[in-house]
Amino acid sequence: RVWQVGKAYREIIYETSNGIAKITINRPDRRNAFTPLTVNELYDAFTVARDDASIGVIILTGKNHGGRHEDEAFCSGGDQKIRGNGGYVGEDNIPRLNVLDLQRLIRIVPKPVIAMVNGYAIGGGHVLHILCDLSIAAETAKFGQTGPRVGSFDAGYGAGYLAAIVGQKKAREIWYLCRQYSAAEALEMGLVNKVVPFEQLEEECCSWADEMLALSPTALRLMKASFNAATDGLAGIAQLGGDATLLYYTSDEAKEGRDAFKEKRVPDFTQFPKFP
Ligand code: 2NE
Repeated sequence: RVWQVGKAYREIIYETSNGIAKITINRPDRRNAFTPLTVNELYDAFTVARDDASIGVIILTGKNHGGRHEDEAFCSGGDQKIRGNGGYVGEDNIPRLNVLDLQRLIRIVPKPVIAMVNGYAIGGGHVLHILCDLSIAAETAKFGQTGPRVGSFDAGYGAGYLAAIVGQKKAREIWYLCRQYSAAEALEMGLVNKVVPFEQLEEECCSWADEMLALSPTALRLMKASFNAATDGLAGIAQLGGDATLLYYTSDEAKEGRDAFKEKRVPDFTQFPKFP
């Protein structure tokens, strides 16, 4: 697969190829732990992919170190070496938990997001893969939360949505014991969609992406919003409602309201059918 390098960043890589955007966290020396800058760049890259009408699927992954497959990482969560009081401290010296904004963006970006889990998905990195629509993992990948060991926790998607995926008992086990789970165990508990040999990971993810790219983007968008509506409360309903508004705006009926306002006349909605 040939990738075109897109917008330049410092701690991530943005590439595209035939309708796919691949976003790679590029801090392999720290197992792809994220800083406020990493998160800001990820947020920007997801926005670039969202706004690019030629992009239909987004892949999120971590940069490989190039050593043993077992040592590679998808993301090891927040960079503990720059954790200050009240959050992670970047170049501006402001402590941030901006990964929570990124979680929300991954959730609402109206295109399927695939987590290409090339290795450790730990802590806040594990939550990022949870939030992706689909997860495909290398056989050597490992999964787990560490919050209660390192003095942190994720009470939002990392708890409630994890429980929606694997069930309450398993989710509590994952958080209360801080164990690591193999890719095979992750598959068994429904945490990932497929496990493949490390060398085949990107090919497999691109193949799944290509299958989705052949389908109706609007139907996929509305399915994503529908799944979110069932789990995300009023925010999820608002997303589905926003998509309904988008479709309504393209109708002659909605345009009649807009045009009547601009033309300073009373709108004529009698011409439109009232479907059963
Ligand atoms: C990921 C894991 C299990 C890998 O273990 P191993 O043995 O393969 O590698 P090692 O030697 O631990 O790590 C390699 C280098 O990467 C650094 C390490 O410190 C080490 O560098 P040196 O010290 O030798 O120079 N590194 C790895 N993870 C890092 C991290 N997260 N921050 C800074 N440096 C890191 C193992 O490394 C591990 O358990 N890492 C920590 C995972 C963790 O606890 N993450 C934070 C969870 S809390 C969170 O992410 C969070 C949240 O809960 C709520 C909101 C926002 C964030």
